[in-house]
Amino acid sequence: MARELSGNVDGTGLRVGILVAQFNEAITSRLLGGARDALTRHGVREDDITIVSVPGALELPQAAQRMARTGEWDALVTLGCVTKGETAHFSYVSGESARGIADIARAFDIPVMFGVLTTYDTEQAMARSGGALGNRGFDCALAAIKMATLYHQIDHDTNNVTGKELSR
Ligand code: INI
Repeated sequence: MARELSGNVDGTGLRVGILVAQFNEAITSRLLGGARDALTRHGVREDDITIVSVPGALELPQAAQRMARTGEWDALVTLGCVTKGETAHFSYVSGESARGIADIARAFDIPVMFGVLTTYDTEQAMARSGGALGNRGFDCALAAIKMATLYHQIDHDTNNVTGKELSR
């Protein structure tokens, strides 16, 4: 019979780092609230959550790299909001932040989730940060639990892993 591994949503014992950009703080604070909510609802202890604040989305990759390097966290969640302005700056910030975070995720053994909104205006960002279209911070943090438990299953070939076992 084929084995199917897909992780789970039991974050018990997981240590999670959240990196949040201060730029567009009105939006990123809502993403942060959603991420914390997702983690604690799924068993992650408040004491096992570390929140690191950086100036903007462009700083997220390097800060994530330094955190991943320590081995202190089972998963990292990056949160930011880039909205289209009048110049090309928007595309550099969003592109480099996405590419940088993907690079870090591949370079380290833990999930590094991309929770940076890239929208054309603030209205779209509001809708995706606890508005009509959900909260991308919540989704991203939940996906972090799924990925951390999945990686443990891949490494240890069991379907019953929880974050508690993972952190040992
Ligand atoms: N940072 C963001 O997080 N969102 C943006 O929309 C944004 N724009 O458009 O300028 C932004 N710029 C700042 C950037 O992330 C760096 O903090 C800055 O360039 C210093 O390195």
